[in-house]
Amino acid sequence: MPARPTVPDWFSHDRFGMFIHWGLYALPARHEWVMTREQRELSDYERYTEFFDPDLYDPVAWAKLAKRAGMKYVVITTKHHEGFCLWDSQLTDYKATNTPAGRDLIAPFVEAVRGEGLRVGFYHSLLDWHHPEYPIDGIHPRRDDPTRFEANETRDIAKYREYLHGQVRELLTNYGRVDYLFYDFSWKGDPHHEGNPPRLWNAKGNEDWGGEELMALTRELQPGIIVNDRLGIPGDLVTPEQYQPSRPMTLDGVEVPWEACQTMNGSWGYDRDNHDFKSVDTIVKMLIDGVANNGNMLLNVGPTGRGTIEAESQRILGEVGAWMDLHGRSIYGAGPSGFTAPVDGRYTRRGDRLYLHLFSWPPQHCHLPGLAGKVRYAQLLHDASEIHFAEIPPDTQAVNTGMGGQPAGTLTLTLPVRRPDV
Ligand code: JFZ
Repeated sequence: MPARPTVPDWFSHDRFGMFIHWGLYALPARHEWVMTREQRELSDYERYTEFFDPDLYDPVAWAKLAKRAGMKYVVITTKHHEGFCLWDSQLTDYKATNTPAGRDLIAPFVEAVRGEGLRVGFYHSLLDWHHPEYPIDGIHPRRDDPTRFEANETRDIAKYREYLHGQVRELLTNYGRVDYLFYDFSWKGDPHHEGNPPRLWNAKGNEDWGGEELMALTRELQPGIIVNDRLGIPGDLVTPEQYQPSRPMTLDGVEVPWEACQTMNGSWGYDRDNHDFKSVDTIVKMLIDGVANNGNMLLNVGPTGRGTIEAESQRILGEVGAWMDLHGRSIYGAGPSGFTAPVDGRYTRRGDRLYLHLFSWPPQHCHLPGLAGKVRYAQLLHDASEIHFAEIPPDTQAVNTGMGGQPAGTLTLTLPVRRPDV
């Protein structure tokens, strides 16, 4: 296999992207796994195609919202595990074209995202609960009915593999430049299931998907594309799932780009009755924490069946964007600093600029061990107002230095007592 190419610079520079989970599951509006969770009959679930009518679909509005939030790339589900395709695939009838939507929904999406100057990413499910040759794993459709699994004996994964590769070929041929491919997924076991042994929910991996071949096809059709790590073989980055690593991530002992994907309310697909949204504050902290550990964040929205993004998600993204307007300099092109931040703070660094993010506001003085002699000037980021500081030179011997007993080498900032409201 050819050596892994280095990841294009834009990815780690840009840091913040939008994830979009959209499919038939927007209609039941209770999580994108509803087909499995509720053990729905295929024929019953398929009926949603009759009612999929996103009359308010406006990908330009989605792209503008992403841009407003300070996001630099957008990754959409071309197909999720349910198997329904948002584009006009020639390899299946189970697609947006054959619903009241009546058209390919990916083409205008790509155009809109590019039009806002953002990068285009496709999420593509390896699992497919609809394809007739896809052998069923675990709990779908019904664990309590063994006859359901007899169907597997006549199913031929090789035929599904051909379909999978054919669809990827369509997606990477017909929509111009694609910057990122997020395949999903090859982990075995069920992280949602509490108890032992874990229920099997996907027993497939690299061998089933033809991972190497698919990876090669992906790169051949889109040179320079970034491919994630969920094919069951290493990709260009690692993709922790709703989990914030607290240190830079490594693969075979070497630091590797990473991107945490995060929901706003715990569901990827639109979940009408779930209003358990993360606060803007939490989301901003996750983003900062990621950058401090050299990672990206892919933050999800789940549009409704009419093609709109619910008000709460829009409000949150708008407020994150307002923060990014003033603080984006500490995020884009920034990474770990090499310094140890004070408790409840994070450093990010870009070139010779060090950014201190305080997750709680100290009473006037903020002590920064190890920074004495290293700082030429200090200011608040949002308004460029000067911050005075004092230092205890690193070679100071005296124990009582008059600065609250701080160790030698400490730099102490004098902050406004009232935390600026930004
Ligand atoms: C997968 C999907 O199943 C989910 O619906 C969503 O699209 C998400 C982005 O990706 O979710 C996973 C996959 C693997 C694990 C957890 C969630 N895992 O093994 O920890």
